[in-house]
This record gives sequence, C-alpha cells and structure tokens, in this order.
Amino acid sequence: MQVYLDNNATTMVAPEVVEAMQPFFSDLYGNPNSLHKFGTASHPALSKAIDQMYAGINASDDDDIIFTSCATESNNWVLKSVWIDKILHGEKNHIVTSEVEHPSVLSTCKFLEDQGVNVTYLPVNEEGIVEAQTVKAFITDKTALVSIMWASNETGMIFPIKEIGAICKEKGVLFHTDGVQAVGKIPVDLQDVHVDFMSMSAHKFHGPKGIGALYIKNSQPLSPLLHGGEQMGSRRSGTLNVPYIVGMGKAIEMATENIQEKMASIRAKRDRLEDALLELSDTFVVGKREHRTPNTILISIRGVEGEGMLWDLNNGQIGASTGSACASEDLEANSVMLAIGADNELAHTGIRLSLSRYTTDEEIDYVIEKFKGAVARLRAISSSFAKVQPTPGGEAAECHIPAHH
Ligand code: C6P
Repeated sequence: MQVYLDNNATTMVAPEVVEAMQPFFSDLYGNPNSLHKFGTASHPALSKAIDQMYAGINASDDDDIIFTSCATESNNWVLKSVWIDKILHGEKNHIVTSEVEHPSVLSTCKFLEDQGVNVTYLPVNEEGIVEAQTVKAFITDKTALVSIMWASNETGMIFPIKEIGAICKEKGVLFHTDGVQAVGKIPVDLQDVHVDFMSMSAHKFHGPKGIGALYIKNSQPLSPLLHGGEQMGSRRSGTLNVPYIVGMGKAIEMATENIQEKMASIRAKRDRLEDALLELSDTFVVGKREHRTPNTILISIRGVEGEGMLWDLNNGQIGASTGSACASEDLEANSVMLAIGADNELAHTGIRLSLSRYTTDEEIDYVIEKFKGAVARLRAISSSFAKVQPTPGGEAAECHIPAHH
C-alpha cells in the first residue's frame, strides 16, 4: 500500500478534471483571442469554467475573477500592485500581514520593505491564528492593505476572516486574503464575507498545477503585474491556458458540490487518525480540531526529529511533510510552531498530515500502524528523548504547547 498524506502541498488531479481538459490540448487548441472558428471553439468551455469559479466562491457579477499562473502570482500581484497604486502613487506607506503567511506573501513583503514600505507582521495566538482585534490595533491611517490568509497550509487553522474583513471595511483599508487552503476545503462565500482580493490555486483542490486565480471585488482597479496583450480585459496579459482554466472550473465545481458531506467524511478520517496518534506519549497537535480545515493535522512528537520521521514514513510508502513543501529543503524548524511559542527543539518535530476526499479508511489504518512503529523506533535511538524522561502515562494535547522540559 502507498498513502499520500501531503494534500496541502498538492493534490491528485481528479479523473473527471483530466477528462474535461483533454479536448483542449490537441483538438480544440485554437487561441481563444483569435477570431476564426479554431479560436472561438473554446469560448463555451471558457464561459462555463468562469461560471463554475463564480459559483464556487459565490462571487457576484460585479466582481472579477482573473486567471493567473498560480497563487504565488496572485499574491505577488496584489501586494506589488497595491504598493504601486496606493504607496508609490498615493499617500499610504504601510502593509499589515501575519508572521505565518505563505512564503509567497512573506517574501514579497520583505521585497517591499527593501523598497521602503513599512510592513507589520502580526503575531499569532497559541493556536497559530491572528485575532481580529490584533489586526484592528495595528491599522493606522497610513495602512494601504491588510493581507491575512484564510486558512493555514501548515496547521489548517481557519482565521477569523469575516471579522477581519468587517474591520478593514469599517476602516476603509483594502483586504486581501490568501484563500489557497480554504477554497474547496471549507465553504467560502464572498457574499457573506468582505474581501477585496482573494488568491486561489487549482492544484490544492484536485485541479492541475500551474493555474491560479485572483478574485477582485467590484472589479476595482489594480495595476496589472503582467503587461502585454488585452487578455482578461488587460488585467492579466498572456494567452489563456484554456485546458487548465477548464480544469480549474471543473475542479472547483466538484470540490464545492455537497461540501458539507465531503467535509464530514474527511473530518471523520482525520479525527480517527489524530485520536490514534495522540495516544502516543508526549505528543501534541497545533490548534483545536473544530477550528481547523477538516483535512489537516500538524503533530509534534517530542524526541522525534521531523526529517527522520518523514524518512521512516517514506520508507513505509507514506508521503507526509514537515510543513510547507516550498520550505522543506532548508531543514529549518517549523516557522508556525516557532511563532506560537514552541522551543526550537520541539519546532523541529512537526509533521504535517493532510488528507483528501480520496483518502480511505484502510489507508488511515495503515498510517496509524506505520506511524506508531516509526515513533517507537526513532525514540529508541533519540538522544534528546533519552534525556527527557517522558511523563508517566505521557502528555498528549491538542492546542497546547507543553512546557519546555
Ligand atoms: N503551499 C505547501 O506545501 P501556488 O503553488 O503558487 O499555486 O500556491 C502557493 C501557496 C500560496 N498560499 C498558500 C497558503 C499555500 O499553501 C501555497 C502552496 C504548498 O504548503 C506548497 S509551498
């Protein structure tokens, strides 16, 4: 058996999505901006995909949804263009974000700091989220933009986006949310929540890699990041990636249809896995499970180095991660665990397990067995665990950083 539990890094493309994309590679391959029939042949499928996107996040007809190459592009676009529009050519000089954003937000903010922008990186609480009142406290009359993720890729924690959106609206500050780990996993209703810009990525909800989108409320102005032709109303130039757009539309439709049932089924498997792993002594999971996306666990096992654990799991045909895939080569401690106050040693033990709607009960049984075996093996050879005498009966906790021994 092999089990893929790294669905926050990327997901399998759903077979129905592959099927929907197929005709647009070698059959209906015209450029949709060409006037001949080869070009116009893809228009119905493009319109359908756009409709599926609007329905998937409950956007209104007045809003824009612009396709991009990935969420990294969408995040860069918002941050850099708000800088150009409101800071270089405006009166503002401040951006508010959090310490736990994805690198595509944090690195862009560092770049903007180098350009002279004042950036505030908000701290998180012990569950790893930014509280709405913290956002409120740091907004000034110089703030151009607040950028806070909807759900964390590392912990699955869901941020209070509705409250933060209301605060930004009240204060007249633009609000961007990185919706990558929320869309397709939990209900995202942009009629209910005030958001000016939201980034999305198809490969997180069983669509293809290399296609993302940016939602823009009321089609409001935002300088383009890519200048060129007149595609997407000149908002984002570049020939439309028809098969991938069609795939993203199909994928969001499938992910959001009966989402409550899908969530309940994934959550039941996730909770069973989590309960079993928390039977191990000296383990803890970041964030209360009812505050998380239903598919994610960030678990820490004292005395078990994350990389060693990944190696053992990999040998057991299980794919997991120590955190964000794009930061996994640097062997640094998990940054979200550090942000919530874990000590350096503990922050090196984080393992992210992320399920999908394709994860089966048999796979969960298999992972429980292999995981427990790996922990026993690694603890037996762990010098740091030998030094720490585990409490009799162990300490297992959700959302609580055990005191440093
Ligand atoms: N996170 C992870 O392992 P792209 O691939 O550019 O479409 O998406 C980037 C991105 C942006 N925001 C969030 C919250 C994300 O989780 C990701 C991708 C992966 O956590 C790969 S680093």
